[in-house]
Amino acid sequence: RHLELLYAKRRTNDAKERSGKGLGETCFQLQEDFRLLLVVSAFLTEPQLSCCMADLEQYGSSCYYFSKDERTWNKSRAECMKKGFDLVIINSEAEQGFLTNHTQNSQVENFCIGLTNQKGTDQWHWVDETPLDPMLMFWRSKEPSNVDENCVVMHIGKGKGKKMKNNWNDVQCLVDKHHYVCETNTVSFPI
Ligand SMILES: [Ca+2]
Ligand SMILES: [Ca+2]
Repeated sequence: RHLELLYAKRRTNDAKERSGKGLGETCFQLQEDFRLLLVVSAFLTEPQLSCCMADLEQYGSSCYYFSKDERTWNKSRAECMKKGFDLVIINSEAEQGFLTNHTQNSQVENFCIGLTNQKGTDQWHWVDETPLDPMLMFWRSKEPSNVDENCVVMHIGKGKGKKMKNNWNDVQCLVDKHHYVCETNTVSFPI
């Protein structure tokens, strides 16, 4: 935005220059150009601009895809991986809060997140193999509930209990269909 303003100003100055002003004005123009260069060089010391591709939501250094379709947990993960992403990994209470806030205004009840224990152990782990941190668990009361439910959704629900931060529920990986959230890193550009 700042760069746009600077270029707009530069165009205005170019137009003035073309209108044929005297030497004093040319000198003034050079001073102006030098000043603009200083400002631009200040921007260049800012290393990068981070952003997300279209249709993704940015939060911190991640981009999120909130699906419009519903699939089983396993197929949801496959769908994320097709895009080069993976199901969302919740690394902080703040990220859990972001996802809860973002999804609670939708009409969607459940979103698959990247937490599973499908490998025949009791250990819940994220899709990058990180074991679930006991300090960063957000199970609903009475969950996880079932030995044959090995995949996790964020249960947003409707009405009562909608805004609960503790909203994880374990579900079957291959049966029920849910929406899903994929996560990837932001893309960085030099500016
Ligand atoms: Ca994350
Ligand atoms: Ca359950």
